[in-house]
Amino acid sequence: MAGPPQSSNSENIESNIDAGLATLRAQFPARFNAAESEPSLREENAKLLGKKGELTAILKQLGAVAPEARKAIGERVNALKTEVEAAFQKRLATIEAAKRDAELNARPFDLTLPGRLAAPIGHAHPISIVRDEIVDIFARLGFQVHDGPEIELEDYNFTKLGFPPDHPATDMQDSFWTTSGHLLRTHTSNIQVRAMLSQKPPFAFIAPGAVYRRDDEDATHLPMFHQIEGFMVNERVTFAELRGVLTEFAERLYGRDTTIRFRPSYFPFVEPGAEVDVRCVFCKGGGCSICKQTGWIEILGAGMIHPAVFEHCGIDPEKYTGFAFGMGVERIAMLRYDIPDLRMLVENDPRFLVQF
Ligand code: FA5
Repeated sequence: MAGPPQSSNSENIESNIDAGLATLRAQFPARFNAAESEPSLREENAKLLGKKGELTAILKQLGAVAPEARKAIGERVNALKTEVEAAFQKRLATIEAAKRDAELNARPFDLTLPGRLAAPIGHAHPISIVRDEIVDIFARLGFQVHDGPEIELEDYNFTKLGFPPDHPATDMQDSFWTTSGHLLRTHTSNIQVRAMLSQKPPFAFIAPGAVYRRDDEDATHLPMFHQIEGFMVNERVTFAELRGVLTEFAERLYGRDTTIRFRPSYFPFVEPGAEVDVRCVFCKGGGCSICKQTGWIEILGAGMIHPAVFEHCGIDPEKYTGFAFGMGVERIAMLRYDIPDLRMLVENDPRFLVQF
């Protein structure tokens, strides 16, 4: 029996294809949405687009379509294929996002358990360690701590201490000035002035803090460093007590075999004045580049408070005497820890700091 004519056969196939396409178009969104996991989604996708997939089967029928209709129907098949592929990617993204959310929301560990590694904790900077040690020694000797500002009046930093304005002696401590006529204090001696203006003797204070100078930096100089001022005012305070306090301080800090020496020196606010050196710990007094071949390292200036300073601060110089000293914390840290260059203290290299 002869088959149906060629053209009507082709039309049958065309309508078969269109019916198949319509069925798939109606089904595939629900089929993808029903897939809850990536593997089941991929399985569903393979059923549609895989080698033996339903859309692939439809595509294979194209060969039997009359050539003049093939292009149009091919385009319809491809359009559906594109829709299916896009829907697959969209569903895949949704499934992956849901999986990530589930992982994040799941609590795979007990957040309240202590960590397995001890968290590294920091510690005080060596300058602070030494400052605290010095403050502690003087506190035990009966000194109270006095605080004061780093931005200071010229009057308190210089004038009341016997440096007249524009006097060449201020060149010893060249400072940083603000436009309003204040300056960054060049030493902690401003605290003597503040204490004497506000309190009646007897008293004994120490005052730690940062100071600033236009000094060029080198192994023993920084433009910002720390000092600790100390002063005691009472009736009949003598130089012997100054010497006793500083010797006791040096021995408590550096050990009983420490040697210190007093050298006569000039500061406008003391009379007599001295500089105090500690025997160089690097060369044991033999002379090296750090102590500039002298065998000694200067740590502080000291002396008996000048009667003019008492007068400027309203204290009767006939009744009271007192001593004062000011030491550089970095220089003391240098000797305490054998640090060859002060700049290491401010570079903040963790390999250096971790040693303290
Ligand atoms: C003074 O600053 C006086 N106010 C000290 C004083 C107080 C004398 C009371 C008498 C009575 P001097 O400029 O020498 O003095 O500094 C004191 C100490 O600070 C020095 O001995 C030194 O240890 C330290 N020092 C001075 N300049 C620097 C600097 N650029 N960098 C680090 N440390 C410094």
